[in-house]
Formats: sequence, structure tokens, C-alpha cells
Amino acid sequence: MKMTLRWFYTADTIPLQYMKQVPGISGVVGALYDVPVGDVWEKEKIEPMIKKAKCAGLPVEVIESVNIHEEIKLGLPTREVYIDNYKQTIKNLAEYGVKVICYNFMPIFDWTRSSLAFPLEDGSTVLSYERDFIDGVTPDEMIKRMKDDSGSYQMPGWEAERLADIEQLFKQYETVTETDLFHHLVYFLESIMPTLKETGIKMAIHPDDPPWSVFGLPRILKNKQDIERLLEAVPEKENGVTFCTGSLGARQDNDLLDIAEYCLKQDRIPFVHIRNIIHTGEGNFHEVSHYDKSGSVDVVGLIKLLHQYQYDGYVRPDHGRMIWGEEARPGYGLYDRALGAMYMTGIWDSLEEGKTC
Ligand code: CS2
Ligand code: MN
Repeated sequence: MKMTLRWFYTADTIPLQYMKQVPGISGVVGALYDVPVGDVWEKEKIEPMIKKAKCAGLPVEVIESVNIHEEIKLGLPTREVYIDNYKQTIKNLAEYGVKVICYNFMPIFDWTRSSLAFPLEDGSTVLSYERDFIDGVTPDEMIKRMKDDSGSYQMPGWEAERLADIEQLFKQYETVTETDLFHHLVYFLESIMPTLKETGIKMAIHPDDPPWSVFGLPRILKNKQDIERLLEAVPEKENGVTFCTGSLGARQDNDLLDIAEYCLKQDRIPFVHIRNIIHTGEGNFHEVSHYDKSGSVDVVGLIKLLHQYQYDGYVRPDHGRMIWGEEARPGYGLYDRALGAMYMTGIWDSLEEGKTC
């Protein structure tokens, strides 16, 4: 298991040196934030990002995310240009030592929450999801909620420029079924497969977050059945999954350890996100600390399973609480993620032979 932390590069307020101070961190998960979705990530932009992290002693071997252009998800003929660009990005990233690319295939938005600062009893705040609020929300209300919760921070996809096109995008998805979306994903993966084989890069799709349809949009990575369907449709190892416990765990009928074992048996998990949550009713949940007993995710059980399979891929603590007065991007403060990373490393080390903890 290689423990990493997500780093938002130019958009991050946490110095790399602080991340390096977390014991056992082997690298950071990086990305570029100023390249429009669908454009090639040019080497001139990749190099300074990778170099900056490397100079701090933190290699970037995982990218999260190279986002997928909507035309690929929509399956439009114009997708070919964006697929070619994606292939070039893969080649460019491989030259700088990248091994895994995390991405998602959620239409229009990335993850969705009803609050970015839901207060817990311990005085910390977390991200939360309330189905009734989301089901009835208008874009203006959502924007107001995000502003009230976190000032200038917006969930991905809710940027003002983007919202200008939102009606048009929703219209385009009206005729796209889940089966269509799935075929568009398979088409994309098959098209980039030769480039993946040539470069050795693995793709790791992030599950839908939350794992059900939001705003009436199709969703195709919600449970074991969806994962099985994808891994079978494109059986090469380069087609892998980002095993995100918080996303898949938001469905009470998902058996996380069973899904993880199904994927581990086939060596199809290049990247793991560990996040803990609590269910607060059907379709409602909020996030908590990574500590196993804080929520409903069996964090200890998952790490034991990873250890049993001698997992040598990348792991990172996903969203943490905002604690100790830290001000940072919601879910991505350093303090709680550092606690989470140490907790996971501790569990892993206690399983290593010859060690007593
Ligand atoms: C991440 C996702 O912050 C998060 O919730 O787990 O945004 C993730 O980076 C993307 O869905 C992957 O493309
Ligand atoms: Mn995740």
C-alpha cells in the first residue's frame, strides 16, 4: 500500500512540506487546474507541477482527475477530437512517471452535496447529503448554500461560466439512457486502450458520488453489478476502479468488502479512497472522521483485506472533517486527512509480520 495525499497544486493552500511531514506519505496525487476539460495537458504544464512535488520529496504517480469531455460522455461524433487529446495527455503524463489516472463518468457534475459545512457534535464540519434538499433545489439555491457554507468554494461543475451552459447540457442528456452512457464509456476505454498498453498507465474510474441518479441524470457506477459490467466489458487490467469507500458506501445495500474483494481478485484496483460516512436515513448521509468507529464504513476490515491481497497500489484518505480551526477547501484540510493517513498506516503496519503494535 502506498499512502498518498491529494494535492491541488496551484489551487492548494497547504504547503507540500506540511504534507511531507505526515509520516509514511510516499507521494501526492496531483492534477492541473488551468487546462480546459478536453484539451491536451501539454508537457510544459505537466513538468513544473511534477517537479514542484518532486522537489518536496513527493512524487506524483497518480493524477486525479483528467476529466472527460461531455461530448465523450454524450457519445457525439465530435468526441473523436477529445479522445485523441486524451491519448496525447496519457502519453505526456507517462513521460513524467505517472502510473494511474483517476477519472469519473458522471454527466455534467462531479460529486454532489447539500452542505459543505455540516456541523458535527464535536464542533468540526463535514460534507453532507440530504436527498430532499437536492431533489428540490434550484441552481440559485445551491449556489447560495455553497456560498453560505464555504465562501468562494464551489463544487466542481457549479462554476459560473459552466452554469451558463447548463440548460443546454441537460437538454442534450434528455435522450441519453444509462445503457447509452455505459456504451460511451466502453467506447472511450477501448479507444484509449492501445495508448494505455503502450504507456503502462492504468485508468481508475471513480464511482458515482452519491451512487444514485441526481437531477435526473444517468449514473452507471453505483454498485457491484455496475462494476462487474464494466470490468467484464473491458477486461484488460488497464481498465480499473478507484475504490472509493465513501461513495460506494453511501448505498446501504452495497457490501463494500465483497465489492473490494471481487476487484482485488482480478487486480483491478489501482487506487483506493478511504472515507467514512454515517447514514442518516434513506438517501441521507454525512461524512465523519476516518476512524472506523466514527461511521458505517469498515475501515479496519478494508485495510485487512488489502493487506491480505498484499495490495501495492495507491491509497489516499478521502474527505476529512474540518478540525482545529483549519481553513481549507471543504473535505481537504490537512489535519484530519493526516490523522486518517496515520490511522490507516497504523492498521496496515500492525498486520505486517514481525511487528507488534
Ligand atoms: C473526489 C472526487 O473530492 C472528491 O470527492 O473523490 O471529486 C474525485 O476526484 C472525482 O470524482 C474523480 O474524477
Ligand atoms: Mn472518492
